[in-house]
Amino acid sequence: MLITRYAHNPILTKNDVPYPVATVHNAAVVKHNGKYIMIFRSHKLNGRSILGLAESDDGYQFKVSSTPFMMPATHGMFKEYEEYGIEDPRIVFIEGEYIITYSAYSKHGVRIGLAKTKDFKSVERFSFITQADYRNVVIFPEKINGLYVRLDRPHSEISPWSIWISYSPDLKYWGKSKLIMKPQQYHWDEMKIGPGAPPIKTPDGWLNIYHGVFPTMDGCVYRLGVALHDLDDPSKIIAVGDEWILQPEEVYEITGYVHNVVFTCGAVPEDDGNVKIYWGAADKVMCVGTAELEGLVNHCLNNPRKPL
Ligand code: M1P
Repeated sequence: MLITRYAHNPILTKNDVPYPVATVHNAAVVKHNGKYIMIFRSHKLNGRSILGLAESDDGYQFKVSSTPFMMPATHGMFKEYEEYGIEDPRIVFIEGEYIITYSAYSKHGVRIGLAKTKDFKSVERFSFITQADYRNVVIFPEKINGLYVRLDRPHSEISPWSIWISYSPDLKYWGKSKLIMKPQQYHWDEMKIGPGAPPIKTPDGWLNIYHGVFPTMDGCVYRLGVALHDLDDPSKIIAVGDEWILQPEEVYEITGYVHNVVFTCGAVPEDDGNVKIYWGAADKVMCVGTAELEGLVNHCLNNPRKPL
């Protein structure tokens, strides 16, 4: 088994939140000043999502702040595109600040907002970085060849939902886009794939923990897999692990708000070579597990499938 589930999962539920919410899931997690900061998604009781903040000393026991971290914008250019809620944050520390990407929902579809913070006390919206319909944008934690780099997942009905790469000189304007990885037919990720946690640098390449979706007669099953990207040219995929690394198995992953879902938005590499992977289970609660980074890299290298 590549991922060892924490024995006391779930680590965060709606009962830990001091304001009314129906769910706690799909959270980004980073280390800041020696603490683990989690920015999690919650459905409010009207079905629209907001982002909350929780803090931990050990990465397992989190305490939620008394007020939400980000609510849909109420003024300015962001208001129109966040009317239906904000979802699924990812965070990366780059060039001295934390960059948060999140899905912004409105009657115009879903697009990606980018916000910045230095201390998680205040947060400033910077720009929308896609038009509709995009989800799952993760930014690499360092510039590569002088440019910011991101993976994303545009919506598509013609070709299955796939992973693309884009580049930017300033985080605002993105281009040089290229499709780099597609779902594989009659495979656990055949319906759609999407970037999960921001890529993690390893000596062998950038480790991309992504989610893959398989349609069944009983609805979709969300699982996690891994791919390895070239360090200097992350548009080159070295290997995609053929088998999933995590699938819904525990009761809290099989039943919830949406059943049969494990969905990651964040992972924290530790100094001892392990990584803490955080996932939303059944779109309702937050869980964590640990894996050896080397084991995940070997999972890609030892039994790869084609990226395209
Ligand atoms: O309900 C499972 C997931 O469905 C969507 O994921 P995707 O990016 O694959 O379309 C999102 O609504 C996600 O938040 C949710 O966990």
